[in-house]
Amino acid sequence: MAFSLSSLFLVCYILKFTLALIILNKEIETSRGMLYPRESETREVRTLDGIWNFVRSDETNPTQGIRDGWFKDDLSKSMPTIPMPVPASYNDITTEQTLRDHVGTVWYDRKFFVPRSWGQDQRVWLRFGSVHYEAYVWINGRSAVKHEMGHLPFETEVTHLLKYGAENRITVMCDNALIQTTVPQGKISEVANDEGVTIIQSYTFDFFNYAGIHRSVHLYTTPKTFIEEVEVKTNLSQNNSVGTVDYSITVNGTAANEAENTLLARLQIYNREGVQVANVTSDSKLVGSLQVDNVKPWWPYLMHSDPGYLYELEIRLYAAKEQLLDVYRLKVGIRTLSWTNTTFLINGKPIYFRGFGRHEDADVRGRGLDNALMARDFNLLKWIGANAYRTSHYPYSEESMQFADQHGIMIIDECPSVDTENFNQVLLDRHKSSLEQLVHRDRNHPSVVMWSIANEPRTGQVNADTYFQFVANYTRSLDSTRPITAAIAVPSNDDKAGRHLDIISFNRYNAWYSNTGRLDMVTQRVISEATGWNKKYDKPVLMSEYGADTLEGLHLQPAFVWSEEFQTEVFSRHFKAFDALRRQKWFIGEFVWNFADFKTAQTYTRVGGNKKGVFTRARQPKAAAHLLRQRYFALGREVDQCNVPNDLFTYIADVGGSNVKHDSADL
Ligand code: GCB
Repeated sequence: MAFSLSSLFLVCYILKFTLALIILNKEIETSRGMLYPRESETREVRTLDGIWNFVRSDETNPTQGIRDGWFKDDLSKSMPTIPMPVPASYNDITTEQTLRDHVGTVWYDRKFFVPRSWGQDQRVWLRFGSVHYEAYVWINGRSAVKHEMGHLPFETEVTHLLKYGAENRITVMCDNALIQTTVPQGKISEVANDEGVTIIQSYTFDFFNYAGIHRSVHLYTTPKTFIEEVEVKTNLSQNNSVGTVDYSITVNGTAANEAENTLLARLQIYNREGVQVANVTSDSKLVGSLQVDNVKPWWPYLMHSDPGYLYELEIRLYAAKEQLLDVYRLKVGIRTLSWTNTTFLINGKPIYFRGFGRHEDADVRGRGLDNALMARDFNLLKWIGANAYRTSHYPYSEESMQFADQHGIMIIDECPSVDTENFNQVLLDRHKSSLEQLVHRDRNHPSVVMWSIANEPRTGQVNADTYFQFVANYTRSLDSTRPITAAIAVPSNDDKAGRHLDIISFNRYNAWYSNTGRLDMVTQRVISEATGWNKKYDKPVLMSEYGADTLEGLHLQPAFVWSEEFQTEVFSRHFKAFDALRRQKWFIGEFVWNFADFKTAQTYTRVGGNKKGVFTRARQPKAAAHLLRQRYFALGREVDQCNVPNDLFTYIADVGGSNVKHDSADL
């Protein structure tokens, strides 16, 4: 039988996708160490934060610095330098467009002293909280470490590279270029401009590709044989009265290699008052369990009167004959997570998320760690009554994870995969590596309650199925104690990834991107989309993004797009849908997009950036913030019986018997 032209075309078409489908689930290199640097009896920490020297490379010659050996001496001997703060994104520090939009490599260096005492009988480590996107590091002109992937820490031993009791130089080359095999993906192209040609970085994601040394740089010491890894997993008895902390410790060092059996660890748990509540001596495998009676579980904010309860786990590593080798202390929150196809529970109680999608973003410092901003953000989260946020669209600072633990804010922890498409082998390997590094870094945080393996991946594409099966199963193999999600934007009918997830999250902008301005086309659409996801996969569902761009101070009545009235109305129409959905137990949460306004690439749809913030970029509330606050506390009151603040409602009038709310007792 002869093939028709159309069936030949079909065969070729299928073949093309079958070939593209051949993505292998390869082993990837796993990260080591990376405990947050903490001082102890056996460890010293110092920071290299401050003002560094900085050079922007010529975009058309990004490898010039390597070829010319800029790392061999002070940068200023090769090129004129400018001062650059660390940590910070470099983009908005100067007034130059060429630096803001620079594509390719930049260089940093600085000098520092290392105490003479550090050269004796111990090891010294260099650790970066994050550099975006790729980093090459030299100490005194010798290569120290290379790392690819923004928003995640990396470290290396530098004992042999340092001069003790003398001056040292650290040089960093950072490359911000994103291509189709980086996480996230981007494109570099050469285009004509008025002077000839120029290089352009483009990307589909909706946030500015800030770059540089974004988080702190630390030097720290450890003993020769030291605690390299600690992993804890916690559990509670049926009635939450007894807690268990399962631990596993990995040691690095010669004492371990030469005589493994001679090592043991003594572990003690202290409560908030500093009273010891559990202790155990490990066997030589350094794996075991501690039991805490009358435990105070870790509870989310507003789910309990004492949220974010943390114990301190002290680990003392000994060699034979009671010789103390190393001491490391870790905060531990004791809690359980469990989920079914209809619910998600913490400590046996159903969770209803009241949260935000956020960004690490601020003017001038970009994505650079800023403790003042972080503290303000947590105060605002608590003021508004939120109990959760998603680290959209990349891992946030370790310092903010520690804050979330302390304040009882639940985190959906997202890896840097955004708008993922053109699924290919290199991308899969890097995507898995980003999750490995994320889980490794954050697995001990009680605040982390879910892993998000991607934001808005193109999951309608044929090969998304295999790709996300590999990514989800890999994440599960790293941590089976937390559910896995991804924020999906394709219609549920087209999606091919949801079946690999535990919880379905969906993003949708009714009355904004679809049916712009139509406030009468929100509520029913949200209800039916959420229901469609649940029907398709029979799993818990949450709405991970909804919102409207809002120009602070723009007031238009009746509500009109971009006005404060419009944002308020869009929220209210969603609340109505969420309340209808909440009656279905499988609907487990609502996340506004976004916590605060943030910078994006330049486009005619953005006025100075994305303005969907409930707070301005300067962290002041827009009108809708007050409405959201009333809802989040009302939900807290209904779902978790929390107390509500006295100033939640503004006094209006004493009209007893009517429905007018005039104080929080009316809730
Ligand atoms: C989305 C994206 C988010 C954008 C947002 C928007 O779906 O996940 O990164 O910022 O929409 O405002 O367009």
